[in-house]
Amino acid sequence: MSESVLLKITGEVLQPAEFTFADLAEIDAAHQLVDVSRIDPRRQGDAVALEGLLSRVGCKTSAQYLGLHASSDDFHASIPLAAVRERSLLIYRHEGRPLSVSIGGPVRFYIRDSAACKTDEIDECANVKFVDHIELTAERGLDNRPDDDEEHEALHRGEQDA
Ligand SMILES: Nc1nc2c(c(=O)[nH]1)N[C@H]1C(S)=C(S)[C@@H](COP(=O)(O)O)O[C@H]1N2
Ligand SMILES: [Mo]
Repeated sequence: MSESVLLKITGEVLQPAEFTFADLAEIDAAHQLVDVSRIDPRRQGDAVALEGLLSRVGCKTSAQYLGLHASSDDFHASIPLAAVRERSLLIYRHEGRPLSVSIGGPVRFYIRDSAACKTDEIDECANVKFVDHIELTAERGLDNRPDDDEEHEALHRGEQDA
């Protein structure tokens, strides 16, 4: 299996790190969640808790915002870390293989019990697909989630056409 880096974590951390599919799968079982459809029937695959990754890199106390970057489609969100830290997952595996792009892979961020699309700072829109870079920052960072109805509709139309 290819050992390419799927995700890197940088910013206000003690030890920046890069993760391959195998690295994600090897994170302690206590942080693994098999079959996310059990908590959300709209999602498929197996996940690892964000906390499992953060425990590897070590957050500095200055880390206040969680930046989620998807370079493949230039989509970015920046949300307060404390509010999501304990309920965030990274979905990375489906049927034993890396999550396919069609379901947001190779790595999809997922917040348990997030607000409906566009209703809050921490909403479904922050469930960033194709996330390849997590960046901890002291201040709010790059966030280009749609913020008006028209922009949002256009984004969802684009998703359907893709
Ligand atoms: N990389 C990336 N992630 C993304 C988006 C996007 O356009 N690109 N759209 C977001 C928005 S606005 C929403 S509401 C959800 C939609 O997820 P779904 O298509 O699985 O329903 O994904 C979010 N994650
Ligand atoms: Mo959204």
